[in-house]
Amino acid sequence: MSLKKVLTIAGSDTSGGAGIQADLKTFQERGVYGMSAITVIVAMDPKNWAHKVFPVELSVIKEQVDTVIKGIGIDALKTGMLPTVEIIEYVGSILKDIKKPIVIDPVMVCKVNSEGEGNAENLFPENVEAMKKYLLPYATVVTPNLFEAAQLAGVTAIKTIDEAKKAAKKIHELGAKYVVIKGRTFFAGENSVDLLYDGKDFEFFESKKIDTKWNHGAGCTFSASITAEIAKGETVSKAVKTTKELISSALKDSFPLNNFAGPINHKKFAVK
Ligand code: PXL
Repeated sequence: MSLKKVLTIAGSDTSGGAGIQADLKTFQERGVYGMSAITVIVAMDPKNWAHKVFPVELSVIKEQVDTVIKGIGIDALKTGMLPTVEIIEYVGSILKDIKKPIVIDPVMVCKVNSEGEGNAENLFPENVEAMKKYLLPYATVVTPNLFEAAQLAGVTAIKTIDEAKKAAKKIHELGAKYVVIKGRTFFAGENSVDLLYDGKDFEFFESKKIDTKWNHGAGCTFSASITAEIAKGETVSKAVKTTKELISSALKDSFPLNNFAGPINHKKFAVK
């Protein structure tokens, strides 16, 4: 059997729950062959879990990307944390020649825990502008959370589903074919709500809110699972539906690693 081949261009999360590690675990569980190009290494201060971010030299990122794109070939690609404008611009330059589905996870911050949408230590406004200019025009799918969606749409905050719909339209205008906004648990009500906009219609994906503070890596895993499903030939809508169900199940089975972080359980992504 030949497996679909999928590349993630993203950062290494030393703690294993997010970033490249989440992507590769998810690819494995979803039955695709995962490959990686590491853009940045993230380590944590053992005392308070403050994130330390070490960008990889551009020439080293290029060597990794060439290995996979020129030396192997892919069926789909996703991006994760891209720490500098230079790296974002380079990644954009390779995306424009790729004729396969591209999923952009516009990672802007690392969450330390689930209290809020993350701290701002990795957020640089110039990176947001670079993502809009160099990445979104080539995105088959872009998967912002509410904070990232607000940044990309140029609004201060998104608090309601109506505001999320407006933001999705703005992000679509930047070139992304499908916009998936992860409302997750942040809208009022019983349900976790994500929305998909294809330039014409909105589709809503709802599941019961799950009360856990151990949700590290949920965003990376979400975009990785969508990438895997599209690589296997699923529609974007079906890929989001499947992924949302699997995220719920993986959140129910999430667990603490220490006092600061706990990942969702990637085993729940196993193909049945
Ligand atoms: O969850 C965002 C994220 C993405 N990529 C890397 C990370 C994190 C958060 O810790 O470390 C490499």
